[in-house]
Amino acid sequence: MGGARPWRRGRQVGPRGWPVSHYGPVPRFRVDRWSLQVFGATATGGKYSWSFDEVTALPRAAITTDLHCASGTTTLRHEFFGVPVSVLLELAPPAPDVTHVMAWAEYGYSANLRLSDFASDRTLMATHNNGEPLTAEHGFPLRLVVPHLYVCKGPKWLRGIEYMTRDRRGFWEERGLHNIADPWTEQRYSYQEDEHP
Ligand SMILES: Nc1nc2c(c(=O)[nH]1)N[C@H]1C(S)=C(S)[C@@H](COP(=O)(O)O)O[C@H]1N2
Ligand SMILES: [Mo]
Repeated sequence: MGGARPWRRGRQVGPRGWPVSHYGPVPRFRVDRWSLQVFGATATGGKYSWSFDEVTALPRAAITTDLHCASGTTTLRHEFFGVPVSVLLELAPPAPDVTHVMAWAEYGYSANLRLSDFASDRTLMATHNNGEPLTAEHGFPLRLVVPHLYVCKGPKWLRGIEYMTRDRRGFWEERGLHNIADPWTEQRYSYQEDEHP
């Protein structure tokens, strides 16, 4: 990771408040229809599913991070509270040959991540921001937060994690977003992937 912070590079703009941006409508949360699923190449070959109550009964932790969008906005110092991904990986271990995950959200939104990025210490499935439950616009009831990547890699309205034995591009990654999306090296666009093979 380079020295300067992404928001010091001149191209990130800090808006007032926390802007809302996503593709498509804000989904309505229905607790009786909601589950978080883990599937794909699990160690046992089985699928896992948790209700919202079960998710909130899992161990939780807080992290503080800035959020950087690949198209140029940054918001500073969000405190997120939720279930660390390490907890999920322990409850639903991936098979040894898993290299990537697809994080799935409502309406088929998806983001692919290297397993190492997903499994990073600070990656969290957030239920709260700054002490309050997430608002509907910002991902209620569950949002993946991957502090060291552009925020496009963290789906709002998270519903599933698919373990994969090879990489596959997610929703924005198929539409021009850089496949890794590291803000410290400004990996914004897919055409840059040739520069850092
Ligand atoms: N489900 C879903 N999550 C999403 C997106 C989306 O289109 N759908 N967009 C991503 C992108 S590109 C950004 S910049 C952030 C915006 O988060 P915010 O609206 O909380 O600021 O959500 C990310 N998560
Ligand atoms: Mo974004």
